[in-house]
Amino acid sequence: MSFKHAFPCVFLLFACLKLQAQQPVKKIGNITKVNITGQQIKITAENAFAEISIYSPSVVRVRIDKQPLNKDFSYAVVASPIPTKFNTQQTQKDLTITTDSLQLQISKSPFAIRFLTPDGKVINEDEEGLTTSWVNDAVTTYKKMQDDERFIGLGEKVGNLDRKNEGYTNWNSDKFGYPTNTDPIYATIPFYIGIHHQLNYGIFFDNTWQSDFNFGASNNRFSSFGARSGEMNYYFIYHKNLPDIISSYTSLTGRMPLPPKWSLGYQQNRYSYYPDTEVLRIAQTLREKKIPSDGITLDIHYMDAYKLFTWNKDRFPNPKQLSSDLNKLGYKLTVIVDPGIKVEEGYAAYESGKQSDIFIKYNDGRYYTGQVWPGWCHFPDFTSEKGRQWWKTQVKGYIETGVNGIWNDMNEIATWGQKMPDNVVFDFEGHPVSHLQAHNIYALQMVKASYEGARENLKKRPFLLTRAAYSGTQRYSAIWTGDNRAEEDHMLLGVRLLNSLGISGMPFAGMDIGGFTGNATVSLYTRWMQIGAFIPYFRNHTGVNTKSAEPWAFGEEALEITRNYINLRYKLFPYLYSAIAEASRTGVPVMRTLALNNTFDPKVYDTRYQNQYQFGSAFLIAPFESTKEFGEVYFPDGTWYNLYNDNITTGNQEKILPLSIKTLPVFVKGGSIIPLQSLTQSTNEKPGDTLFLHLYKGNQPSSFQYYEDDGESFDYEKGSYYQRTITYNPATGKLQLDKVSGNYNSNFKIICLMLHGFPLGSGITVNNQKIPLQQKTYSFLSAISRFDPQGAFIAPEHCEIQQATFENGNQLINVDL
Ligand code: NBV
Repeated sequence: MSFKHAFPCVFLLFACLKLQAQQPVKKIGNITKVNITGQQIKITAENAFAEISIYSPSVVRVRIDKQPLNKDFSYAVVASPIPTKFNTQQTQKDLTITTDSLQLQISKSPFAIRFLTPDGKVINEDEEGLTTSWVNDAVTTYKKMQDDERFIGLGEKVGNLDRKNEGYTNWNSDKFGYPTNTDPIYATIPFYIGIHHQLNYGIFFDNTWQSDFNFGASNNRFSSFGARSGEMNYYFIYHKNLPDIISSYTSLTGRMPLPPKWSLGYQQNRYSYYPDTEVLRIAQTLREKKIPSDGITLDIHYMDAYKLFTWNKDRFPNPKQLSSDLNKLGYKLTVIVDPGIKVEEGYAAYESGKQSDIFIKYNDGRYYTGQVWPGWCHFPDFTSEKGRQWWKTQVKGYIETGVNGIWNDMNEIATWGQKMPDNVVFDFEGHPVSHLQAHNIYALQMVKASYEGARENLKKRPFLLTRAAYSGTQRYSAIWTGDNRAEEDHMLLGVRLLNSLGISGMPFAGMDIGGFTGNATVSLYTRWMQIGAFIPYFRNHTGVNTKSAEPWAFGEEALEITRNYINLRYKLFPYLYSAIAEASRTGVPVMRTLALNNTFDPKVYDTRYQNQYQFGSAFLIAPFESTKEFGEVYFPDGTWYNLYNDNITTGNQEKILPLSIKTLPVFVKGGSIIPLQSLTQSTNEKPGDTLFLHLYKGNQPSSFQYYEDDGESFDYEKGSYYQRTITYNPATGKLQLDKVSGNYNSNFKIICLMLHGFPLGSGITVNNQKIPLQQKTYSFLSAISRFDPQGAFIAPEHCEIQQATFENGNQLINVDL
């Protein structure tokens, strides 16, 4: 080779080296070392380090970083790995880990991960060539987009049930009156479920930085999840069905403790009811108008100039008296709290916060000051034990005043300008981090402090509500979907948001019924209240400049209809409370998108049907805009009874139904067992001693976990509950009420069995004793005859059912039908 040729070659080599050094996307590279200890596999690759932990036969954690991985901690995850048996096989090419539920294949050159079923079907795999990589500090994992793959979950995210072709960002944001296509809004739940080829899996990406999910938006190759910085840190969950995936996710991030029963009753709210006489007038009017209800909430005007932990002396001269008066009327009081503490010399919370040194600071050590309701404020550092302890002592004051609920607002953190600086530092449990890393978990830690403060001082179950959240918030608080609009599409979006929150570990959720911004039409309000009766947190709320939005503010007919549905909600309490207990026990939500139990039925993702949901195991709710005269309903697999007249529709069928604002389309699944009680005006009131057990004839065996306790204390944690499994087998005609577990005595002495869809019979046998059946006309709603032009209430129509009554007992009850 002559010098003539050598010179350009040297130049080319130099250029290549230079190019390599400037690689815009950094890859993991090939594996150079594998070390397996216990349930952990430590991997060294050319450009990164990984750690794979077997959490259980169905849950695998994957950590990857450019730096060696140190011991870390998570605000979301409360579970540790459980002892799990697995096999390891290693070749030159790859490493395979096999548990009882799944296989994990790790390719070595280059590093790539693939999850398979035990019999070798691919559940989820890194996209070849892309896998996990970095652009500067931002890390992303790319997964191969499987044929016809669908994606659901991700918590409070707008859009369709199936999130395919969409992208989302997690950055808790205050979005007043958000349009129905806004992202992000208030909460970060980085957990989703992928569905394809009769397989489903969950991925929880536990990274608190701003994160991004891509389910095929602007690309036809992959789904991906990543964050602006921090580690790639995800949990892969595989089960055969969605309820089990959700159970595993919530065993990682925790489950909702049982809320106080009153918080499941109807809550009346506005921004803001004041003065105290107005609050009492609202409470009294609810009682006079016989609108069952349990809670009243005070919004920011109860404070003195919006200063947290103060009361406006003119509007609320004696808050203790107010809460006691409300209690006498059967109401519990909830107050709003915001994190901003006004900077004002002599203001107690400000002075004591400064003294305890609990406010967040810039990196130069000076307090961060941001503007919000009270003016310029400092903000407690809820990521430090010291900050939380300080907050708890403040919350104590509310409890001593008779407050039972703490409503945590503006905790994104929201400040005027919505641009909190990056260089604000948070303690992060002794490992200081910038705002960018702490932002998404601020609310989680705030509600932790609020919950603990309320629980310690109340000594009973407090009610907590939050606007912002991160995975794990369900351990402390219910959530609502913030400042929605009084618009038809917002009502339906709200249903999807709640369904999505439900499958994302947050079963106790609600939306502002009637809409926060703007004024609802009479029909929209009516329909929204009907739906509200079938959502877990049922609160009517409206903004500061809107018209009155109490049930009586929309005319007599709207009042009659909404009362009818609130009545139904109160009659359904034994059913609802059992469903809440199930959610607390297993994580399976109360509001269930049809995808939960009909995961592989494409119809449930059809945008015409995506708003339908099940309320617990029995009810199918079909929400429609209040302006529609006809609606298309999809009946999934099973037999479905019209709630109002028992007409039967067989499943796997679409039907066009006439709609009326008087009734919300509700159907009951054949086989359902639904316990009801007599109507009460609040959860305080005793419902009488009869439990009405409705049984709908079906074709498949079914069961119901009945649950009861005192509804207010934590004694259930020590076994003070009444739980029994009720099973029905249509093949044998047997209904069985199992022996009771727990040591709480049921409120009900008598069971009245009500049979729907059964042929006329002469009687039934209860524990070998013959009991006669009576025929009865029954309706879940009462008639609203005054408003029917024909003089009789059109719908709901009554239905003929049969009933038999027998004693409730703790022992096994066998009923032969
Ligand atoms: O505290 C006032 C409101 C509250 O009613 C609402 O529910 C929150 O989402 N809050 C926001 C503050 C500002 C609203 C414009």
